Amino acid sequence: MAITGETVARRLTTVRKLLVLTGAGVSKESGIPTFRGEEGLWRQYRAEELATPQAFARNPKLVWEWYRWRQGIIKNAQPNQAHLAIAQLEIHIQNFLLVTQNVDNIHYRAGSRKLVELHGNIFRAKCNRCDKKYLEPLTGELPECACGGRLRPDVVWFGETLNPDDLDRAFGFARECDMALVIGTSGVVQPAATIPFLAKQTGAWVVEINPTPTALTGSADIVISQPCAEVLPEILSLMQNFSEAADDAQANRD
Ligand code: BV8
Ligand code: ZN
Repeated sequence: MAITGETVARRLTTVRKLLVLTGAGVSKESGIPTFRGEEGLWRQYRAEELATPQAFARNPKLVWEWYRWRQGIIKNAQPNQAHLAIAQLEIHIQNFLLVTQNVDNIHYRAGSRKLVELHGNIFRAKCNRCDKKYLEPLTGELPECACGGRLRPDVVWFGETLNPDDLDRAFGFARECDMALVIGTSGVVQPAATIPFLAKQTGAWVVEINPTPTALTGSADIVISQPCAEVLPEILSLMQNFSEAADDAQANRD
């Protein structure tokens, strides 16, 4: 990891308010397929075709089957070093918010709690009629609500609006943060993809961690083109070393 990682680690020792935005790339090293990578396909379908209200209305069984397939992969996956490092950042940095586009619940399993799941959570379901929420596991190919309505995964599908409170919280924090780490997202899906630009616009120092260039790369202040599960633990330990050195220097001055 070149000097860029060191620069990021130094900044993390003095950051006032840190926003972290993650996408499917942060779960890649846990073995979970990303959306737009070559492994992002399921059978002959693309995510954009199945993650829609129209697909669910047309063929709810197929859509449930896709989610059950994904739940199976996610259940067998473990949080990776990137998830764990991000959970550590939340402990070390008081003013912190993690905004994730992922629905895989792995940030929560890794210990993250200051967390906004912009696109919902694949292990929750909700009623199409009365909006009642249910936790998985649910039984049956076409789970039903107590009200008789049909249950669907509690995720935000393409063409659906995001939860306004989540949006307010994420956008509000992005406006006020002085540093944003944007990790493992292709920056394609709106409105999440606007968040790093909003942070930059309002004066934040934006760091992108992604092995491939994205829509954000040209605007980021620092780009680290490496897998996040490799580079985040290194940045975290450098940050801790710099903080300890600063504390020692302070102790010697006192
Ligand atoms: C909305 C939940 C208002 C479901 C997801 C036309 C018609 C209708 C809408 C639109 C339209 N055109 C645009 C829109 C808006 C649309 C949109 O943005 N479409 C895109 C495709 C252009 N957005 C919406 O519809 C949103 N709602 O706008 O409401 C509205 C209402 C009505 C009409 C218009 C507007 C709702 C969007 C939410 C969709 N739901 N997920 C589910 O999961 O089943 S989004 C889905 O994509 C996932 O949540 C995923 O997280 C997210 C974003 O993708 P990424 O996370 O970035 O993943 P991706 O695979 O793309 O990239 C992975 C990256 O990781 C890569 O860059 C790779 O290089 C990197 N990587 C890989 N390995 C590593 C790594 N990085 C670091 N380390 C590694 N090791
Ligand atoms: Zn109901």
